[in-house]
Parts: sequence; C-alpha cells; structure tokens
Amino acid sequence: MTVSNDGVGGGVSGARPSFASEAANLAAHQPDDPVPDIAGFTPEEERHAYREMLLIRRFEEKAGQLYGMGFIGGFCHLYIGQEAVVVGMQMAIGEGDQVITGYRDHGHMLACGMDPKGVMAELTGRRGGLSRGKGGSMHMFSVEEGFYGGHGIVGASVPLGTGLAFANRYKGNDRVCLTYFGDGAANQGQVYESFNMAKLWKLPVLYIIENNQYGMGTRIDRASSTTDLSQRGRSFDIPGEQVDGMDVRAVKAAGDKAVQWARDGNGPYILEMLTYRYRGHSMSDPAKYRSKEEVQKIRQENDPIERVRIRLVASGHFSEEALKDIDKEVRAIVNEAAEFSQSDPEPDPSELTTDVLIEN
Ligand SMILES: Cc1ncc(C[n+]2csc(CCOP(=O)(O)OP(=O)(O)O)c2C)c(N)n1
Ligand SMILES: [Mg+2]
Repeated sequence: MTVSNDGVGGGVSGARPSFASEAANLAAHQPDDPVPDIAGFTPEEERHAYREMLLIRRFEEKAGQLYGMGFIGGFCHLYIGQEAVVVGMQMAIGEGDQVITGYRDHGHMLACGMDPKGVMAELTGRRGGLSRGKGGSMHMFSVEEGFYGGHGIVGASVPLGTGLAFANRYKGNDRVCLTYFGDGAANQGQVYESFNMAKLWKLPVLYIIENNQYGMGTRIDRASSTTDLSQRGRSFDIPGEQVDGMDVRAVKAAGDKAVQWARDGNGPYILEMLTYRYRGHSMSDPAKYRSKEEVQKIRQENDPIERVRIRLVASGHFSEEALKDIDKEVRAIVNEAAEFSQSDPEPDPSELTTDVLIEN
C-alpha cells in the first residue's frame, strides 16, 4: 500500500494559519454534515467511539472534582478536549500493539482498556491503584493492555517508544508502537535522535504529536520556529500529515493508513493531531495565558464528543434516549471508580520499600 508522502521533501509550507483560522477550519467540518458522511465508519463504530470518549470525559471531570476535594495529591493533568485522538487511534490498532505517552495519560489508559477503578485509585494513592498507590497520575503501566506508561519527563516517551518498536523489529513480530508526545516535547533533541534511528532501521513506530496548541502556558507559535509539526521528520525522510484531532473519524482514518504503513515494514510515520485542551496544563494552572472566549469557542464549535452525538442522532440509528443510556452507564462506572478510590485503604507502610529495587 502507499501512503502519501506529501510535503516530505516538497517545498516549505507557507506560514501557519493563526489558531483562530485553524479553529475556523475545524469548525467548517461541523456536525451538520448529513450522515452518509460517516463513510468508512459504521454507526456501531461511531457509537463505540462516543462511549469511549464519554468515559474519558466523565472520568476526567470526576478526577478534577476529587482533586478539588483534596483526595488527589501531586500533579494531575486532565485530557478533556483531546478524547478523539486516543479513541480514534485505539480503534486503528490491534491486539499486541503498544501505546506509550507522557504524563497526560488517563485517556490513553482508559482507551487501552485499563480498569477505571484501578486508574482512579492510583490517582488517590490507594492500595487498589494500578501501581498499588505508589505511582500516581503519571506512573501507571499495563503490559496486558499494551500500555507502557505514563512518563513525567517531557519527551521521554519518544526514545522509549522507539525502543519498543526496535524490540518488535528485532523479534520479527508485526506489532506497531503508538508513541504519543506533545507540541512542547516536539522541540526536544531526543525526539530527533529517535527519528533518525527509527528511519534508519525502519522501525514500526507511529509518532503521534498531540498538538493541543500549548506547552504549559506557552502557545506553540511563541516556542516553535516551525509550527507545522507534521513536517518535523523531513530531515529523516519520515512522512507525516496533519489530522483534525477533534474528529474521531479523521483520526481513525489517518491511523488506519499509518498503522498499515508501519506494519508493512515502511518504518515510522508522523501524525500531528490538531487538538485542544479545555482545562489548564495541570490542576494548579489557572490558564491566564489565554482567554475564556478562546476555550469557549472551541468547546462550542468543535467538541469531539458533541460532534459525534449530533451525527448519531441525525443518522436516525440512535435516539437521544439511547445516548442518555450510554451516559448513564458511563457515569455508573465512573462513580463506582470514585467511590472505590475514596474507600480503598492507603498502602501499608511496609510497601514503602517494595517495588523499588529488584532483590536477588
Ligand atoms: C524534561 C522536562 N522538561 C520540562 C518539564 C516540565 N514540563 C512539564 S509539562 C511541560 C510542557 C509540555 O508541553 P507539551 O509537550 O505540549 O504537552 P501537553 O502538556 O500540552 O500535553 C513542561 C515543560 C518536564 N516535565 N520534563
Ligand atoms: Mg501541548
């Protein structure tokens, strides 16, 4: 199969449109497209995407509340607004493929199928947490579900994900590693060292840049000399493209193509997901570096979940009632996780010295 190499090796693309015009572009694909537009995405897939995104949204809203109530300590970076990225990509991979990301990781874990109770109890530092209450928000892991962390060091997921892909190649399996990182991380040196090796050895890795427009309080155009991050692989001859990361269908379509490219032995591929985070960088960020109107506009015009909801109802395949039932089901899961994460005991003090060093 072929994947478009457009842009790689082509002319330098023009000045990046301002975010306002980018947002307007995103808004242009807005929901009132009549339904047949779900081409390649069955109503059942659309429903699945809706449920998965809603689970992440409700989970994150609850985590925000628990943080406010003092149940969660330390850092907590919410994924609200970016749900279509992980859900669409997860729908594009299969059994045995791997996922690795940074610290904004709750959505990735839920999309991978990790237990919401275990994730929430880890946030509150309880015994039943996925790292037995000793890792917290940024440090969970599940080999069974193909999730390799959860990394607090910005950019660290990139060489690690490249290493996972190297292991796949070395073992001769056909697994692909989804390696997520942010627009801020995209300026790090280790990213480019990884790109070089990945292309040289044709490693099955997809670099998924979640461009949510900000690295902490700094807007991308204030921190990056070039802002079309999909073209960051040019020096290494790694193809890439920008994707509407607020449209789960677009994400899955781009994901399907790129996963196949990597699985077929063509090496790495870059997907720059144009997305947006609604909340501050972490729970302690009042987000004074942007206006409330900017956030409000994206929420109203581009919300990834609302876009699917409108399409589903317009399609006639699902009633408002049926969608409310999904909401109920998801809320019950999140409430149960929240209750567990408050009632489960903290780890025993003897656990302080376990899982620190491998003995003997
Ligand atoms: C090596 C390193 N440098 C700096 C930090 C502090 N830091 C934490 S998050 C962050 C911004 C990263 O932004 P981006 O990659 O866009 O990810 P986002 O938070 O938007 O998901 C920085 C600088 C860190 N954790 N690690
Ligand atoms: Mg960012």
